[in-house]
Amino acid sequence: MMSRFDHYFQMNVDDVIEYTLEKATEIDWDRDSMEAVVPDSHGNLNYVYRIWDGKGHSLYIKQAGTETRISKDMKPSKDRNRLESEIIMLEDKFAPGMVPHIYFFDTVMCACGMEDCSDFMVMRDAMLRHETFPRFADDISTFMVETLLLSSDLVMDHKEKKELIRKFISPDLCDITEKLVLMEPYNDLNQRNNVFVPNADFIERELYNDPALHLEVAKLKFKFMTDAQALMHGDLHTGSIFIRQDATKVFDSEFGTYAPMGYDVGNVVANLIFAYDNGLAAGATAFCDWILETIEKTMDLFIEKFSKRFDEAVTEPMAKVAGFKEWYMEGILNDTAGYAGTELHRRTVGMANVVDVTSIADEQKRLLAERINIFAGKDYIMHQSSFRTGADFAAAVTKAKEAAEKTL
Ligand code: SR1
Ligand code: MG
Repeated sequence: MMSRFDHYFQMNVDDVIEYTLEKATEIDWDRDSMEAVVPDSHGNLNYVYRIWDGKGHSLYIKQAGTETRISKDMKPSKDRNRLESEIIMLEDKFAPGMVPHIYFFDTVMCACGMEDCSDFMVMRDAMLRHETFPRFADDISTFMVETLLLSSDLVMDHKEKKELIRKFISPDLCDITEKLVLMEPYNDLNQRNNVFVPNADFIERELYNDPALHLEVAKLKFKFMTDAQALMHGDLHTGSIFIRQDATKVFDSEFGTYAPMGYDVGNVVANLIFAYDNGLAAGATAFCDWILETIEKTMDLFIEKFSKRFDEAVTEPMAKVAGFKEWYMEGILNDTAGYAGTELHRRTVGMANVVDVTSIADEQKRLLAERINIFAGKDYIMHQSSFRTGADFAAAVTKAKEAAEKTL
C-alpha cells in the first residue's frame, strides 16, 4: 500500500501522529485521543516528538534532518538514525534495561520510535537544578563496563566483532568528533570556536599556543581514529542520559562506533565537572561535594567492576596471560584521562558548548569555570598515567580550581 512516508521528508508535529499509527503498530493506539508535542529538551542534531494517547500509550519519534540543528553547514548522513537505533538495541543486550526500548527504525524516513522516558529527567537539566542522584555512579559504571567489555575482543568472537566494526563504521559522525573535539579546540582551524571574549587571551596562551599539549592531543586523535577497541557510545554526556532517583537510561548513541573505551569514560568525568562548575558559580556546596564524590565513585566502581567482569567473561586466551589485565586497564585509564581532557576543552571553547558553563551570568564566575576546565583538562592530558584511582580524578578538579583562582 502506498504511503506518504515512502519517501524521505522532514516531518513536523502535524505529521507524526499519522506516522506513529503507520509504524508503531506494536502499540494499540487510541487514535482519537492522540496528541503530539516537541519536548523541551533537545540535542544538537535531530528532531524529537512525543506522542501519546488517552489510554496511557506513548513514545518518542526521533528523526534525523538533512542538516544538523546546531549548524546548517553540517550535513552528516541521515543514516545516523539507523546507527543510533541499532546501537541502542545492542546496548540493551549488553546492559539490559539501561537504554530506552526501540519500537522500530525506518531507513526511509530516517526515524525511529523510542520508549517515552518523560518520567525521567535529562541529567543535564537536573544538574542545572543541582539535584543529586545516589545511584548514578553505580548505574553508569555498570553501563560502561557491560557495553564496552562485552563488545570488545576480550569477550566477543573476533570475526563477529569485525562484522560490527563494519556495520557501525560512521565516517560523518567520526568526522565531527575528530574536528570538533580532537582538533579545533587547539587551533580554531575552521574558525567556528565559541570563545568567551574575556577569556580569549588565556585560551590563546593555554590552548592555542602550547605545542606540548598539541602533541598529546594529536596522539589522542590518532588513537581515536585507529583503535577499534570497543563499541563505545561516543557522546556520553549528561544530555545523553535520562535519570531518576531509582533508575538511569542512556540514549542518543548516534556517535557510537568502534573506538577507545576511555572516550566514553572520559566524557562522563568531564561532564560531571561541567555540573561542578555550575554548582560552584551558584554557591551550591553540597552539590559540588556530591559531584566530586560521584567522579571518585564512578571511576572506582568502573575499575572494580571491569576487573571482576574481565575475570568472569573474557574468552580470548591471550588476554588471560598474567599481567595482561593490568596492562589493559592502565590503557583505559590513560585514555579516560586524555579524553576527559579533550571533552573539557572542546565544550569550553569549541563549537558545541555546554549550558552548565554558558549560563553562568557573572563574568568572574564564568572565567573561573572555564579556567577550571582548561587547567583540569591539561592536567588530564599531560599526565595521563597519573590517574589511577577515583580520588586521583577528583583531586584534579580541586587542584585546577585552586590554580584557576590564582589567575583571577
Ligand atoms: C554538530 S554536533 C555537535 C555536538 O553535539 C553532539 O551531541 C556531539 O557532542 C557533537 O560533538
Ligand atoms: Mg546527542
